[in-house]
Amino acid sequence: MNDNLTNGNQIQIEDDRTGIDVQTLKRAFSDNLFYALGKFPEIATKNDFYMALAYTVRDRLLRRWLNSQETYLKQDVKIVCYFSAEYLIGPQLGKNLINLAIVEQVRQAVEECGLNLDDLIEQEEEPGLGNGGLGRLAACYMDSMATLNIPAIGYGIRYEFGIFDQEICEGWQVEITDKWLRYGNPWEIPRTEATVEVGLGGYTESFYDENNRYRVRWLPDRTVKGVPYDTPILGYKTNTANTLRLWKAEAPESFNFQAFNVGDYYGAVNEKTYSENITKVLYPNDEPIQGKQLRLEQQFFFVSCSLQDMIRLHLATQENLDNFGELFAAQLNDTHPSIGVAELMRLLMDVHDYEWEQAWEITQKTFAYTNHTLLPEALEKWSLGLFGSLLPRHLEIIYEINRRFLHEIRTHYPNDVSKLSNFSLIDETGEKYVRMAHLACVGSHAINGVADLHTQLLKQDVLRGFYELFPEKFTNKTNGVTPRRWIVLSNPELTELITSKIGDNWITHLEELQQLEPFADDPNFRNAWRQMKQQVKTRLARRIEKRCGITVDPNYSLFDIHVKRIHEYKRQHLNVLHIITLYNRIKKNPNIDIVPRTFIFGGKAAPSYFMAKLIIKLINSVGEVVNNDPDVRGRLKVVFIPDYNVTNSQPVYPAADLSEQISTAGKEASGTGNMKFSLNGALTIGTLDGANVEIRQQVGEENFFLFGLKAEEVSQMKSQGYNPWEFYSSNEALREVIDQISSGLFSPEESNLFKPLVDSLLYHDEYMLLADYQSYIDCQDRVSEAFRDWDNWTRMSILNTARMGIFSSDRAIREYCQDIWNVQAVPVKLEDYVQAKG
Ligand code: B1N
Repeated sequence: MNDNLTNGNQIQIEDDRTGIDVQTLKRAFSDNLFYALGKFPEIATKNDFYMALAYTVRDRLLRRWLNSQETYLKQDVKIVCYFSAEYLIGPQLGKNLINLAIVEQVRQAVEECGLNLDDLIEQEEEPGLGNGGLGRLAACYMDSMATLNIPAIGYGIRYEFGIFDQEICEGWQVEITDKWLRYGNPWEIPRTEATVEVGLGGYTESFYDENNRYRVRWLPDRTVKGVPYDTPILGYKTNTANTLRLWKAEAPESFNFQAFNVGDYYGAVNEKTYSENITKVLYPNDEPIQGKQLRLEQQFFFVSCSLQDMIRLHLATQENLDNFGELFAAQLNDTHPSIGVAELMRLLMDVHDYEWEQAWEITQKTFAYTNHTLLPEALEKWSLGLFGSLLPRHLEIIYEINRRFLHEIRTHYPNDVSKLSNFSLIDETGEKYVRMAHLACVGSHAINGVADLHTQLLKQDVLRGFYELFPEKFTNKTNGVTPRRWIVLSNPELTELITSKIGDNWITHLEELQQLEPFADDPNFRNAWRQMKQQVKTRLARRIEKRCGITVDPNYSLFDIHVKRIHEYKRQHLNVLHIITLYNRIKKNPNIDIVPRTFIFGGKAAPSYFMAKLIIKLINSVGEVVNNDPDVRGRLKVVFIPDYNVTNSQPVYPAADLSEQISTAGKEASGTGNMKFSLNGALTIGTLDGANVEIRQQVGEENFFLFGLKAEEVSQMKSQGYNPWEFYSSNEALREVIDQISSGLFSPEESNLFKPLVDSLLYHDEYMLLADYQSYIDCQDRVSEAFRDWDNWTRMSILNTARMGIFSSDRAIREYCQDIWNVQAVPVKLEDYVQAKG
C-alpha cells in the first residue's frame, strides 16, 4: 500500500494526510465527503462528490501555498501586485490536478469509487469575474507568475454575481443572473482577520499637527469593510502558490449598532444592503463605460483595500514606507484601478505623514500602467461632480498633481497654451471630467500597450503627447496565453502528439514547439496530426449536437470559428455577410462544388448594447434559413454556441480549422483568442490588427490568410470622407446580400427587424465592413481552395503550432519582470513534504 508509512517519522505522518498515491487519495476523498460535506456516498449528489474532490485537491496545495507566503514574508522579496477589476480564472479543479501532476492517480482513485473524473470536473461552476480578454489575461498572468516562481498577489473584486449566463431564446440573447456562489466555493478561504475599512463621501478639513505642519484629513460620511477572500494560484510542477485576493464589501457593525440604538432598524439594515451592493455585480460592458457611481465605488473600494493591505504587509517587516516601491510593483490593468495613484498619495501623506515630494516619488516608482484599448469612447472619465462627492480628498490630490504637472508642461512648451488643455488631468471641453488615463500616465513609471501595433498607435495617437513628453516610459508588452490551460488542459490529444515527438519541456518553454517544424514534412506525422484534429472536432460536434440540437460534420466540413465578445468593431456581421454570399451561390447553382463549412459563433453582448444583440439575432436567423434549406444539403451549417465562457471555450479552440480575427484594423488592441486558436493549429483569416500582425510574422505570410484595409488606410479613408453606399452600389453580390437582410428574407415574421443594422452599414459603417467586404470574400475563397488540399492544410496547421511559441504568457511575464517590475524569481522550498512515489 503505502510503504512510506513504515518509517513512522514526521514526514510520513504528513504524507499520510496529503499523500498522492491512489489509496491515500481515495481515503482523503471519502473523508472529505463525510467530514467536510457531511454526506454518506449513498445520498451524495454529483456536486457533493465534486466538492469532496475539490477539497482533496486543495488540501494538497495548502503546504505549497503557506510555504510560499512564509518565504515572501521572511525574505524581503519584491512582490508583484496585479491590480485588476476583473479575473476570469476559469474552472480550477482540472488545472490544479495538472499543476500538481496528479491527474492519473486521481482519475484512478475516483474510478475505484465508481465515479468518472471528467464528469466531476464538468460539475464545477467557473467564477465569471470578468468580461473577456482583459480579465482572462489577468488569469493567464497569474498562472505564469506562479509557474515562473515570481512572488505575486492578484488584487481584485469578489463579485457576488459575475458576468451573466447567456441563454438564446428564439435567436435572442437572454441574460440570467450568475449565481456562481450558490453551492459554495471550495477554492477560496476568507481571511477575516485581514479586514480593512474604506471611506466614501464626506468632506476634508485642514489643520496644523503637533509639529505645526499643515495637514489635511478626510472625514468620510460612510465606511465599508473589505473582507479578503483568498484563492491559491499554483504554478505548474513547482512549489510556488501565489494568492488571488478578492475583496468583498460588508457593512461595518458600528453603523448597525448606532442605528439600532436609536431604534432605526430599517435604516440599519438598509445601510448594510447599501454597503454590500459595492461588490454585488460585475458591470457587463467590455469596452465603453457608463460613468456610474457604483462602478467608481467598486474601483476605489478594491484599490483602497489592496493598498492598505500592502502597507500592512510592508510594515510587518519594514520600519517605514520609504522603500515601498522597492518591495512592491503594482501593475494597473487598464485605468480601472488608476484611482490607486491618488489613494497611495493620500495614504502616504495623510495617514503616514509623508511630504508630497517623497510620496510622489514612491507612488511613481510603485505603479505601472497597461493600456488595453484604442476605442476613444472606452477611455474612462468621471464627471467632477460625481468624483468630488464620492472622493473629495482624492479630487484635491488630483488637482495638486495636475497643478504641478501643468507647471512642467508650461516650462516644456512655453509658447503653446493648447498643450495645457490637452495634457490636463481634467477635461474642461464641456462638462468637466477627470481623465483616468492621464492620471495613470503621470502616476506611473512605465506605460505599455499589449501588441506592437497597439503600442505604436498609442504613441502616435491616443497617448501621443505623453509619449513626446516621456518617451522612456513607453514599452510594448505583447500579450500571451498560458499553454497549461490552453493546450495541456483543453487539448489532451494535441498535448500527447506533441510530447510523443519532442518531449514535454515545451509546456514551460513554449519556444521549443519549434522542434515540431521538421515534422511538418513527415507524411506519417501529418497523418497523425489530421487524425488528432478529426478526433477533437468530433468531440466538439458531439457537444454542439447536445447543446444546440444541430448536427455538424467533423470529417469533411471546415470548422470556421468566431468566438469573442459581440461588438461591432469585431465584425461578427462581416462573417455573416460571407455566409449569405455562399448561400446565394448555392441557391443560384445547387450543384455548385463548394467546400463544406460549419460556421461556429459564440460570445456575449453587453445587455444594453442594442446593435450587438441584434447581431446575435441575425446570426441565429441566418442559421435558421441556411441550416434548413434542402438546397444546401448540409454543406453549410451555422451554429451559435450559447453562454461562451472559459469552460465552454476550452473544447472550442482545439477544434477550429479556421480562426476568425476580422476586426477593423486599428481597433482591437491585441486579441488573445487569436493566439489560442493558432497555437492549437488553426489557420487564421485576419486583418492587420492587434497581435494578428505579429502572429502572421511568426507563422509566415504563406500560412496566414490576410485581407482588408490596414490601420492607416482606415484612418485615411475616414478622413477623406468614407461613403459605404459607393461600395454597396458598385458590388452586385454585396448589394444582393444587404438587400436580402433588409427585405426580411431572414426575418419573415418581421421584415424590418434588421433595418437598424442595415441602415448603420449603409449610412455610417463606422467599422468599414462594406469597404472590406470584397477583400474578405476573396480571401475566404482562397481559404476554401486551400482546404481542398488536405495534406498541405495540415502542413500549414503544424507550422502554425510550431511557430507560435512566443505567445506564451510566460514570455510576456518575463518581459514585464525585466523591463517594468524589476522582480526576480524566488524558489519556494517544500520542507517536511515528500511526494509519494505512487
Ligand atoms: O483587452 C485584451 C485585448 O486582447 C483586447 O484586444 C482588448 O479589447 C481587451 C472596460 C475592457 N480592452 N478593454 C477592455 C474590459 C472591461 C471593461 O470594463 C474595458 N478589454 C480590453 C487584453 O489585453
